[in-house]
Amino acid sequence: MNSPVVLSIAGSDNSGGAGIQADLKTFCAFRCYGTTAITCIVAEHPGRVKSIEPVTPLRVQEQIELVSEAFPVKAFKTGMLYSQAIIEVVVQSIETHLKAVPFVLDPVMVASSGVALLHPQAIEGIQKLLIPQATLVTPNRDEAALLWGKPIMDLNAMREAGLDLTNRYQVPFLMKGGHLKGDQAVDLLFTHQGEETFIVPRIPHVDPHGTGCTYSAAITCGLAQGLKLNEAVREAKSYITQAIESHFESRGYQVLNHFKDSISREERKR
Ligand code: PXL
Repeated sequence: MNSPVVLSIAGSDNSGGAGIQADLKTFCAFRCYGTTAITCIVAEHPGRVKSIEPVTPLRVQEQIELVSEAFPVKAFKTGMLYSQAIIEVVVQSIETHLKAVPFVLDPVMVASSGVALLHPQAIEGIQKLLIPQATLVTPNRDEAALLWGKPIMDLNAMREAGLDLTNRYQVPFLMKGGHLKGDQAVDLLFTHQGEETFIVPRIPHVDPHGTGCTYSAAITCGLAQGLKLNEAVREAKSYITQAIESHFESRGYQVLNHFKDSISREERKR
């Protein structure tokens, strides 16, 4: 196996910008071999979620089992998990098949369109069962506020929340400030070694869905390729920034461009 194998345990976004589809595109862009365990089928587009069909917990467990049977998974991520029952089988499967494998936990709770992607009662399952297993947790502003228990209105509050959460769980947190105000997009990484800041200029009026999925998938690839946590975050931040900058527009919706540097037809013919 020449490419590092990565696994995404997440929901399917048929519109291709978020969820499993965003993860697989990102895995390709990073030249990793992507595998999946689908937790839910979501019928949606960037502006609307129409319906959510959860996969039975047993099927989620089987997908993780079979991927692990055939492949040496080098890193994995979780995205939309939806229910307490799915969280519980994912935790068991990690214990059985993915122990000590780097794990990026994107605590997906609400779609950009405002629809809940996690049962409110299941937040506790994420906090108690899953976060303690993670190599990195990557909440956005709203997810961080729910985990922390207080609203986050500015960078100072984000820093305070990041310190508290990292202390509480003894696990690194990447606090993403993309949804804060200001002309810079600032993310703060908290580890037991301290704090590191990642800053890029904000790209005004562009907010495609799937940025969180794509960012965490890119970090997962960096870890699978043996990068240190802060290096993986730095490279992933650069990738997500380019995917936002070079976004596409379709009927008023913005979508990420996961392949800004993909090869042209001329190159393919050589
Ligand atoms: O961006 C969060 C997200 C994650 N996973 C799935 C989604 C979405 C947003 O729509 O559909 C499957």
